[in-house]
Amino acid sequence: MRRWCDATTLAMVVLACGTWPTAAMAGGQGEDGAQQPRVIEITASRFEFTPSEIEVLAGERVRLLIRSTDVEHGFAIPTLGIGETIPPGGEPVAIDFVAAEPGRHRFACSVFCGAGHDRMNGILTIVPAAGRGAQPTAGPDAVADLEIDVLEPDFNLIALPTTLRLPRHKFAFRLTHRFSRPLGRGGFGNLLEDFFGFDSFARMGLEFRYGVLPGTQVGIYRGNNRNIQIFGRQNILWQRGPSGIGLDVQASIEGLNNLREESSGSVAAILSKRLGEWASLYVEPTWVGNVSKPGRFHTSIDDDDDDDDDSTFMLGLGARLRVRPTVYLIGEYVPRFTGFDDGAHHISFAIEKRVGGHTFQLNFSNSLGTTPAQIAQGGSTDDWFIGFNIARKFY
Ligand SMILES: [Cu+2]
Repeated sequence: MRRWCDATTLAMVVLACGTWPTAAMAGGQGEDGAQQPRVIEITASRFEFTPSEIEVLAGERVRLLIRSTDVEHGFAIPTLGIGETIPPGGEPVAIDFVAAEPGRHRFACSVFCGAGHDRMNGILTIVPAAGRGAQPTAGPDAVADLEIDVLEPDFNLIALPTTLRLPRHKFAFRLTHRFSRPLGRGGFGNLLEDFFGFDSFARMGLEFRYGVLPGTQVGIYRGNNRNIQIFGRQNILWQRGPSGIGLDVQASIEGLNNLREESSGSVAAILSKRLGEWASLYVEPTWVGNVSKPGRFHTSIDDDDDDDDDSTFMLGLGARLRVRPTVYLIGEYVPRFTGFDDGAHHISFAIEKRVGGHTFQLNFSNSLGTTPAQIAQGGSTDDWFIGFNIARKFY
């Protein structure tokens, strides 16, 4: 009878999932009546887990038996708080847990094991017990939002926003620095003495953003020129969907003297497109009001310039190229079509290193601008500035 039960359970699960992996399973009742864990054997070898797709039922006790066929690996399911090291030599490591949270849980190798380490991952799906056989659809949800997206690892390119979603009730932090010393001034010896401008006064900004709802984030960004920007962003199309196209809308308001002075509003559509495994492109039509406020930011604006060209339409163009698994080259160009047209159009280049979900970026720009109103004020026609961004996610 027990044998029959097990066979039926197995058959039902196989029918239900269709893609049941070659895993050894032992379910059912033990001698003492307690449920025995479902045992799933997984091998780790450079650079894959076999099987890489696992499905269990919510409420089930699960034992993963993981062994390495070559070097040391790691096995981590961040969303379940699981992380173990898998030693070389084939000795299995047992990980026991109760499958509590229905959904798709990404697992990945957590010990660097070579060039393909970044793609050594898989999915553990916990199917709600009531909806056995109902495949949870892939899409933007709490679980997917927690995963690192290697093509869109951050909420910004250099100054322009991206379409990366912030998980609900999580927050992220960003620090921007733009050194005010023009790189071309006074010859190279002079520049070296000033350590590429790092000695100079820096325009700094601190940003916090928070996920209010899935796909909805709000944030505040304050510069040390006492400019405060408050923004909200709503995701409409998920870039990691089948089309590879992302769409967000962002509205923001910013003002000097901690928002006490006349403020400037902006509305932007952020359109993004993934290209294979190596690039993400951006087109961002943006309207910014009340741009020519003197002292807001740009050196080229005279104090008596506060009159016309206040309403500006610009097109943010950007690209992030993944040149190494965790290294990116980024470019931004923001031509303005109507309104404020002093100076050159904003141009920036950057090289960025990703460590997990965190990024460090060294950038070069013809402006010190990091907010919509600052970008709308354009850049210098002959000076370049160095700067950096640091972004940190708290999830
Ligand atoms: Cu690895």
